[in-house]
Amino acid sequence: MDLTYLLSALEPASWPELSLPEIALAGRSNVGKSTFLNLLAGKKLAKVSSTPGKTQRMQFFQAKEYILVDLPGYGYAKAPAAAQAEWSEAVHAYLEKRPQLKKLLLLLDIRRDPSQDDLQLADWASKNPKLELLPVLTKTDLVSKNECEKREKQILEALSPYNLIEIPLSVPAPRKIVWNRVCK
Ligand SMILES: Nc1nc2c(ncn2[C@@H]2O[C@H](COP(=O)(O)OP(=O)(O)OP(=O)(O)O)[C@@H](O)[C@H]2O)c(=O)[nH]1
Ligand SMILES: [Mg+2]
Repeated sequence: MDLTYLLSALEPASWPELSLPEIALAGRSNVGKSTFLNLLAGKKLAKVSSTPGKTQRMQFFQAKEYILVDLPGYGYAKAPAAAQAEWSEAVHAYLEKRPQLKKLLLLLDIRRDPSQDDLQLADWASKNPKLELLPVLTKTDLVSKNECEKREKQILEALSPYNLIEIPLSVPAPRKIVWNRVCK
């Protein structure tokens, strides 16, 4: 996928003024959002770190017909409270006030049950008829195939009250990343 870095921002005044549709990557801190974006790009564009809280601003990347947005993660208790409040306010503003936002990829660690924050986000997204919600399961290389399939069912079950869009695997993903419901 031909992706280029556009800008990073928090405040709405700094968001890009393009009218292209936007696809945002959301999820807990450390779940693998930036890694997934790099996988889609086929190169290292977004910063990845084993320390949670790496992405502290919204990172906008441009493809030909849309913009991908790497969001700061939530649920990282060790981040300073003031910084957390700032990211969380910016992400809420983005989710609520961005008409260009058309798809929300919710990244979930295959080993963990969806958190309250994950479920809250899925619930919010399911109430917005103009927004498609797509789950992406990460870190599947860290569990066995059986465990992967079992966990996948459990996670999708937990998300079943929300309107998930299921799409077939169409990106050449390595084993470690699952694009919607595929355990290999
Ligand atoms: N084994 C394995 N490690 C992964 C996978 N995805 C991400 N990681 C690792 O998990 C850590 C966090 O990855 P990031 O992509 O930085 O996570 P993030 O969701 O962008 O985190 P924040 O920016 O803090 O919100 C890094 O050490 C990655 O190498 C995966 O599918 N498998
Ligand atoms: Mg990140």
